[in-house]
Amino acid sequence: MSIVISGSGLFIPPQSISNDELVNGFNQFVTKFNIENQKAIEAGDVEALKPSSSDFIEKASGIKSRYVMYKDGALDPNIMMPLIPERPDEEVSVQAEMALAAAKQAMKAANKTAQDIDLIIVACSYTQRAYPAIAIEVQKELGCGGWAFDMLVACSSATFGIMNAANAVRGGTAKTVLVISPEWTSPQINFRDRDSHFIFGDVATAVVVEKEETATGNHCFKLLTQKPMTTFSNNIRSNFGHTNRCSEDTMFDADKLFVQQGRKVFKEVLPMVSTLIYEQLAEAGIEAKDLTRLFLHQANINMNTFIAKKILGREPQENEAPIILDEFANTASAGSIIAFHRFHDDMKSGDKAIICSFGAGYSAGCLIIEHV
Ligand code: CO8
Repeated sequence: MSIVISGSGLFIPPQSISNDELVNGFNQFVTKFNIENQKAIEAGDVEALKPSSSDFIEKASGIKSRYVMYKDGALDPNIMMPLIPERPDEEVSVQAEMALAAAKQAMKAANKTAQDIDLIIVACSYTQRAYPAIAIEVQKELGCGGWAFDMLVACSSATFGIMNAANAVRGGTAKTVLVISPEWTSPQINFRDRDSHFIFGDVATAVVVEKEETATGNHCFKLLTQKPMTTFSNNIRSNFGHTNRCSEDTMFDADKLFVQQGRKVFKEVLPMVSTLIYEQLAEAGIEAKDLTRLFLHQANINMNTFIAKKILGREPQENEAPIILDEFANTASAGSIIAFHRFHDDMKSGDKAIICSFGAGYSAGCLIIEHV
């Protein structure tokens, strides 16, 4: 059975933060902290905080700016987190709103109506509540039948979601699937931590997955092969969860936000992902020179360049391994889908590409696709 991605959509949040704005807010916080704690710092009881720098951020990561759903508070040295107004249960939730915007675009691109969609998978790093599932709220708002569920695998949520969608179509439990990745990361960023305050941004992506025989979108991509992998690591971790409130003394500690050992992740994930892609290409009998495009996870420009060079055996040409992290920052599982969404219009019948994710878990997922 031939399964295709038949349309994609992208929702860009209403506000953005440049590196300079972010660094300015952070450095005001650092100055305030160091003045308030001057005596303890001089006594050696508290460590002085060091300032952040836009130059470091761009050089170390390639990130220039990021989009966020809510900006107020995140850059205020007295607050240092986005202030998010609660919505009543009767109103559509923020994450469902993000998901809906991307989903409608993907459905339009795939020429699908709500009546066609019989499975919705919301696949992302966090959902804003445990239940009812965001996917079921999206199902209601779109007016779709069938079934819907949420799944969380951090950075590989979108690729694993597409694999689950394809498996559901193959298994006969769905005909046309929406895989939506509303990555609302900013509430989990530690805006007081210079190692990680610059890394993430918010976004939502969506794709439609169905049988080739039912697909009528302008650009349909056959899933040639799919390869998921996971291996446990504490190097990217958040201890946020439903038990936090039961330990009153620690419930607001920094480990309840995103924490990583960036350098270790860099070193450990690169060989893991390169091997995954090599093996998958070999198993499919496809050579790197047959790939028109590499739609890679978007965490760090140096990682992307390294992987692209390793796979291609040379420097990637312009748009061969498209970069979107400069504008969006790391958008967890949505990054490779944004690259796909923005850079597939010029691909022609027979052109092949990979969509590859890697990150927390560790988890990695790679799809080899071919333009129908
Ligand atoms: N400004 C100035 N200096 C800084 C800053 C800053 N903002 N931050 C760190 N420094 C300093 C450090 O303190 C260090 O100083 P010293 O040498 O004196 O100790 C020096 O700069 C070098 O620091 P690093 O070694 O940390 O710098 P790197 O070159 O390694 O760059 C990166 C840091 C950019 C984080 C890099 O290591 C990286 O990108 N690693 C890969 C990370 C990765 O791919 N992670 C995947 C995460 S995505 C994911 O899993 C999704 C999770 C779910 C979503 C979460 C949403 C919140």
